[in-house]
This record gives sequence, structure tokens and C-alpha cells, in this order.
Amino acid sequence: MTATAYAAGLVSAAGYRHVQRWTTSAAARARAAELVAAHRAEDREVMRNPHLDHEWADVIVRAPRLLAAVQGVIGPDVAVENTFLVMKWPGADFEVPWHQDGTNTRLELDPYRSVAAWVALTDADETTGCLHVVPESQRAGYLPYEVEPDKGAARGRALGVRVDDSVIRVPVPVQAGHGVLMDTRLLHCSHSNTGAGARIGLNIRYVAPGGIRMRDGSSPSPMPLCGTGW
Ligand SMILES: O=C(O)CCC(=O)C(=O)O
Repeated sequence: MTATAYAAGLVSAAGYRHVQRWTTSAAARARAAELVAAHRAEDREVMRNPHLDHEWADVIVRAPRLLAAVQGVIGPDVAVENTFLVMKWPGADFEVPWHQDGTNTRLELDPYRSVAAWVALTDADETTGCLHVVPESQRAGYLPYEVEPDKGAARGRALGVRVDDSVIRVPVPVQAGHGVLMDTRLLHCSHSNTGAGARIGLNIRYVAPGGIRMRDGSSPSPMPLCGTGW
């Protein structure tokens, strides 16, 4: 593989691509309504690794169309490294800073043996706080990041990468029941929800065998979904 092809990654030249209809929009919205009913009163905004103890999340990470798209990128052996549910309540100040999904204080994902998915349970557009991405930013590799100060602690201590205002970024609206796959090096962020209803999405980090490098030398513990390589 040439250096240019290596830098471009596996997902697409732009570093992201849409996944159509991992479930029906009606089914996604029904799940979102249940989450709103369960968590609106307490203003809960995030849930870490819901696939480990919530059946609805386990069902999503295994959704056949989503899994097929993931296998098309990283091959037949697929595990979940992490999931993160984000519920943006209307009017709440909740910006997710620019970051890359494949690197954090604990680990680094091999962009050739991992892919990030963001799946929509509600419609996500520019008003409600959809993802914004910097197309082709995966080519620059993993960048230095800063851990956000305490404000974000309850939301999972977001990692921020500085992105110059001159850098071209695009919104990625996604309808409920659809999603987007991203190179784990792709820079993305999301703004607050200024719409009328909740905006709910699940971020999933999928890996193939050998895709996780722990920074402290410990053994990773991904949850295998399919394939024989585990
Ligand atoms: O749901 C969002 O607005 C962003 C989530 C995200 O980028 C992440 O969890 O890595």
C-alpha cells in the first residue's frame, strides 16, 4: 500500500460514510422515546458502555446492517471496544469538542483494525446538534489532545483537539435509524441542541483482533460479536 493510500484509511477518501437504515426510523424513535422517559427528569446526558448492561444497546451494536457495514471496513472478526450514549436535551449547553475516537488517555486504536460508528436514535441536524467532521482529517493521523477541564467530568471528560477556524468542516445530518462510519482518526465534534426535541445518538467503537493498544501495557477486553479470530 502506498503512503497516500495508508493515510486515507479504510472508510472512504473523506474518512466517513453513511450507513443506511440499521433499523427503521420508527423503531429508532421509539427507543429514543423510552430513553427520554427514563432519563429526562434527571437530566442525564451520557451513558458509558450501555452495551454491557442494556439489552437495547446490545441489540444496536449487533444490528445486521450496521455490522455488515463494519465488516466491510475491518473484516469478519468484529468486537466492541466501547459505546457511549449522548442525549442532548433541547436548550442545554452541551458541546462535544473536536476529537478523534481512536485515541485517549487509556489506549490507541489501530485505524486499520478499528472503525467508529455513530448511530442516530432521533433525527440529528444542524439545529439539534448533529456531528460536524473535518473531511480527510484522518490523513494527519492522531493529533495531540487536551483533556477538557472539570466541566465535562459528568459527561466523560471530553478530549479536545484544537482546530483552526480556517479548516473546512461539514455538518453530517443523520435521520433516526441511520448512521455514519468514521475512520478512528477523523476529527469530529457536535454543537448544542437548539431544537425542540431531544437529540440522541450512540457512538460505537468497533475493533478487529489486535486493534487496541493499551497505553499502560494492560490487556484490552473488547466484547467479541462475530468471527473466529478471537
Ligand atoms: O453524540 C455526539 O454528539 C458526539 C459523540 C461523539 O463524538 C463520541 O462519543 O465520540
